[in-house]
Amino acid sequence: MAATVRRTSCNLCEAICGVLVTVEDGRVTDIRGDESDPLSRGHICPKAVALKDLQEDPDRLTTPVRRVGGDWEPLGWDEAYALVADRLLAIQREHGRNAVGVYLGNPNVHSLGAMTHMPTTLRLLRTRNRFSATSVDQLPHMLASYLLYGHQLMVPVADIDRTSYLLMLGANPLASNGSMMTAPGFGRRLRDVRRRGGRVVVIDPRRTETAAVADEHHFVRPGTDAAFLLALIHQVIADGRARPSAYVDGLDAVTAAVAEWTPERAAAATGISSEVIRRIADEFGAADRAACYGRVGVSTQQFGAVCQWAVQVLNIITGNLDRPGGTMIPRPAVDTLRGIGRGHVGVWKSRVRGLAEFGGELPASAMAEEMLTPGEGQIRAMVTIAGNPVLSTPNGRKLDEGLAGLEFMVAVDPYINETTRHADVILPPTPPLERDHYDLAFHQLAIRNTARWNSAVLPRSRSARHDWEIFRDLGLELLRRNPLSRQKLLASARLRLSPARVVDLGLRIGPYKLSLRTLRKSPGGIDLGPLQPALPGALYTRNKRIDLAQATILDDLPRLAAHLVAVGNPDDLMLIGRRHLRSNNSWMHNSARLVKGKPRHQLLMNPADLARRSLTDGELVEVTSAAGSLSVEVASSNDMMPGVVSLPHGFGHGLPGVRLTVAGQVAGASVNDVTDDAVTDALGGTAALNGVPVQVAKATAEGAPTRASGVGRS
Ligand SMILES: Nc1nc2c(c(=O)[nH]1)N[C@H]1C(S)=C(S)[C@@H](COP(=O)(O)OP(=O)(O)OC[C@H]3O[C@@H](n4cnc5c(=O)[nH]c(N)nc54)[C@H](O)[C@@H]3O)O[C@H]1N2
Ligand SMILES: Nc1nc2c(c(=O)[nH]1)N[C@H]1C(S)=C(S)[C@@H](COP(=O)(O)OP(=O)(O)OC[C@H]3O[C@@H](n4cnc5c(=O)[nH]c(N)nc54)[C@H](O)[C@@H]3O)O[C@H]1N2
Ligand code: SF4
Ligand SMILES: [Mo]
Repeated sequence: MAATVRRTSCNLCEAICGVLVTVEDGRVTDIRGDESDPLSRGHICPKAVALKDLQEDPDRLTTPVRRVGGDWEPLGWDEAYALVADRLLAIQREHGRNAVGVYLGNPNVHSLGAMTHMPTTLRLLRTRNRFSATSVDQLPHMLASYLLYGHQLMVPVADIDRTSYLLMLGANPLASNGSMMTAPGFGRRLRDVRRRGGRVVVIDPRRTETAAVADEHHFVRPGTDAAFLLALIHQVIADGRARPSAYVDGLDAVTAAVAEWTPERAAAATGISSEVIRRIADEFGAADRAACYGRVGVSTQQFGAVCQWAVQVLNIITGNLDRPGGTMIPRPAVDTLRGIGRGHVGVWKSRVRGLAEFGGELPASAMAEEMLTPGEGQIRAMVTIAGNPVLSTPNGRKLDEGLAGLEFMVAVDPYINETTRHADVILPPTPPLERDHYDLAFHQLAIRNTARWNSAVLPRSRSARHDWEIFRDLGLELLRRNPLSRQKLLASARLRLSPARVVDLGLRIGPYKLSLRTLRKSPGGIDLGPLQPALPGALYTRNKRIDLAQATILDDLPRLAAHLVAVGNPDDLMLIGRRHLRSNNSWMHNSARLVKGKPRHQLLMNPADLARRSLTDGELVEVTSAAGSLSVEVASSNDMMPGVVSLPHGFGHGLPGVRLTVAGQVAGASVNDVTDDAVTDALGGTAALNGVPVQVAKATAEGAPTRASGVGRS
């Protein structure tokens, strides 16, 4: 059979690069960048080839399995749906609706079928115990957008291709390929900013790969960025450079609120000198096109909400919001904002700790205690979908214990990993190359308006199911067990629409009045042009105005002030996270091609901090926090700010019962064994995964205590 070249896009990260896949005799023989893609223009990263590895991974499940003791048995799809529906509904009948909990992981936003079909099915469970990766990730962005723009997903993106000044905090796009900002080929775009005579400034406790290509990098003490940002706002206003648009209110109240947040005060807190803070404020305020962008490092920390609000305020008061080269609101061909709620806060609270919901979800930090604390409303069954919270949420060991004690668990996931090993039933969806794709999530965050439909590259086998088919069939199974109602008829009609049909409808009513037919004619994607000004018309606020003076944020500033003067243990180091280009959260360590080469799991530490503890490069150390401890090799690094250590998440695969042949041999510990579920941002409940106080010492002979649990129930 001749080789055919198929166009698709890689959905492994937010960059959504167009790729060309060569298929010979039903097998992928080559994957390369698609030069004709109007957004990625040929860019790919080393992970693109892993699309083939996922396709061919012998550990990947292709049919449902049921756990019987320590073993797994294959199960037919219909039998699996019936079993899951029966068990979940029985537990809800006995213990109430909230006895079933749900956790949604990151890959859901990268899957069209999950986006179109999962919400309808989950609504049928009517549980308030819903959790997701949002609260270990971008929740502060969403909260800031909800407050300022009236919609949790109206997130302006830095117009990187036209800016002349890019200020980045807590982001390392040269490793992550960009996030909450779809800009494939981020590195090239950064170089272009500088080539145009612009400036790139990076604020990060580690001299990152991105810092290395910037004009300027400054170390910042983890968790103190809010003071830096407030001082920038203070200085811009003091210099008379605040010039917000006519539809912006609240500048006076903000001026008053930042009056005491001087560059000197911020310097004491952050470690960045007041001269530098003043200069950055001057340059940012004076630039004709500037954008401030803050990502995971300034979200998943104790003051993430203040940080993300301050990032927006800085862009707004300098007149950079909604102007080319500043930060702009994308206008994708399918208007995702219309299909998703504007958001809400605090409509209900978690049972044990009283943490507020955001957008219908409770903080992931509350998940374990909701399973482990007995009483009315305790979680007794879990549904996890595309998530590995044992490795990805704080105090993973405690969660591991919680999952082990459940009465029932179902996972929609292709792998038996640290989390899904606790499931009673696993429902595996098809891999990316077998699915159709249109990116509902990331066109909404892209630095250029484009649209692209990808038809599946490879056919699915008769016995496999797409994720949307899994949600459809499980949903219909749940509906069959419910009394007939209007809601039921609507849900079943919605579940029966294919993703292609949903996208076609969305395109037709969307701002460009496209259709699936048009997109199919251009399999490399179509260009809808650079981002355009859209405000105030596009705002979701009731009065079509932006109020900067958000009481919930301003009321949080005293907590920040108190935190900055609190005296910690002088021996503590501050733990932060990191990412590597060849890795992807916890789940792509089973590709031999990606994990080979130099190990990437070590604790990075400044040589002065090593010397102070009489530690040597490469030795095994024990890292201890209030939540737990782990042991891992330490690597000396001049790129670390003194007093700060860095450990990537998603490692530590060697738990009993995990069926990941390659990943099981990858060294490293899970950083979330030491991150603390008790410490969250007071606004929104985002986990403080960065800036965790830890002690580091030579590992004792026994090493750190191993994880408590194997697989609990039988
Ligand atoms: N300490 C620390 N912790 C962190 C972070 C950090 O920086 N530091 N980062 C946080 C962030 S930003 C995130 S987003 C979370 C991620 O947290 P999670 O989403 O919980 O974890 P992942 O590692 O992305 O796990 C993805 C799971 O989805 C499965 N999967 C992959 N593709 C598919 C698919 O197409 N369909 C289905 N159904 N399943 C699929 C994989 O097998 C795996 O089990 O981790 C967070 N945790
Ligand atoms: N290769 C790869 N790509 C990925 C992922 C992956 O795991 N691997 N994960 C994907 C996901 S789910 C996400 S959410 C995105 C995340 O995308 P990014 O936010 O770009 O991810 P990180 O590389 O973790 O960058 C966070 C940076 O914050 C810094 N930092 C930590 N604490 C602080 C602090 O207190 N202040 C400041 N200023 N900086 C701090 C860290 O040193 C780090 O350099 O990446 C996505 N892309
Ligand atoms: S940057 Fe890499 S992982 Fe992300 S979409 Fe592009 S090829 Fe895929
Ligand atoms: Mo994420």
